Amino acid sequence: MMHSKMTAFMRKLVEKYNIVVLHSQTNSFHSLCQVRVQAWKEVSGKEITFKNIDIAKEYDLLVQLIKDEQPDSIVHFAEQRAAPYSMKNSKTKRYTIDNNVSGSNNLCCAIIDAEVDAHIVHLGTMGVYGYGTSGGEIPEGYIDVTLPGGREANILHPAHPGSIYHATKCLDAIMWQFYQKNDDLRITDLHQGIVWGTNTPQTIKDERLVNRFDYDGDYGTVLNRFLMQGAMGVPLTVYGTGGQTRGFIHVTDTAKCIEIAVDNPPKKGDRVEIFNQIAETRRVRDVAALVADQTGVEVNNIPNPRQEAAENELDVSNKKFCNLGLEPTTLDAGLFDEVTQIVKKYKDRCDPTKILPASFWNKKRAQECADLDPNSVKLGEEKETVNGV
Ligand code: USQ
Repeated sequence: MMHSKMTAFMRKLVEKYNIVVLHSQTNSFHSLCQVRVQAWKEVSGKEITFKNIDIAKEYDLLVQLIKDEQPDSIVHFAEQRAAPYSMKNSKTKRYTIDNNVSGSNNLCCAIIDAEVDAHIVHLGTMGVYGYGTSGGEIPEGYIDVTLPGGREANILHPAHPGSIYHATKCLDAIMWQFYQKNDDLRITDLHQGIVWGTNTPQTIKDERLVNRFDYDGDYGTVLNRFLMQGAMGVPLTVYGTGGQTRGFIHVTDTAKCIEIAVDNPPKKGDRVEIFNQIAETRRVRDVAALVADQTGVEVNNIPNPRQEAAENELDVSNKKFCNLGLEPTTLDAGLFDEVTQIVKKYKDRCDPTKILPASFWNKKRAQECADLDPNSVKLGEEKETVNGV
């Protein structure tokens, strides 16, 4: 599992299950995890086993671990998860493909070699569907089509990635389909929207459990970036017109959705289960207006570093999770304050030169953004929010 989105749902799951955590990251992550594992033991009395295995490279260790643990479920978060990072240069594009695609393939091979009927729960992305206006509701994974000759079929929704990162999730989806068909693996793919927020009811129990908060142009997601900028008096970095509509989900709902997916595995022989993991859709400029209203900072429309539609509609079904008990958390000023508190507490760690985008989808976008100067961003006065935080 990759560290950045892992900790919140992990603590939720270990309230119910024995968990082993895997990842594909660095030594500093290792020691950070040991601290978190210890903190969780102190607040819950429960133990998480942490094994430092790079699943994209250390195949034999992965097989042995699955044999030793005999898991019912494996939650697969072991992927490079930032679209902008994946688009920085050839090195990051190649790393993203190598790490993400090999990791997923190794996991399937290892489950087969270990002869364990473990249910894979994989974090996919809404971005597999693409963000052109489709003229209707995006269904959960599969779509009814009429093939030439009038034959009716229900197939995987066409893949339409907007970055190399999103492309790896499309490739994953095809791989899951193959391994389900060929080896009867039980797999759930979660097409998640943009996560916002920092804490869950589990992580709030101890400061050492706090999730990482990314505000920079490569790793920060849009709402968390705006909340950070708003709290620190920095004009909000809206790319282009801000007409992009995206799916959003609070980190607490992410944890809840993983729990629901683990509790509702597909049966042997069932096709890959796919859920759309979002709470709501919003337009980027509307999200910016909400934060600007709360903090009084200005909205700064800057050239878009990404090759993406300037404006799109987005209508997405999330009925499956709602029918299984998810009560979606929507964008809410009270929850904004929780993020704002974290930002203010750790403001000394903020490097304003990291706020402007530093990854450009292609040469044309890089040229259009050539006048953006990272050193021009200065932290302003801390802003109060309407709730007084
Ligand atoms: N955007 C801005 N200003 C910013 C940052 C982003 O206007 O300062 C815009 C982007 O141009 C884009 C939208 O906001 O149109 C969303 O950007 P994002 O960085 O929040 O999200 P994205 O790069 O699409 O990827 C993130 C996560 C990824 C996850 C995905 C869900 O990094 O792991 O899969 O959200 S989704 O996009 O729904 O596929």
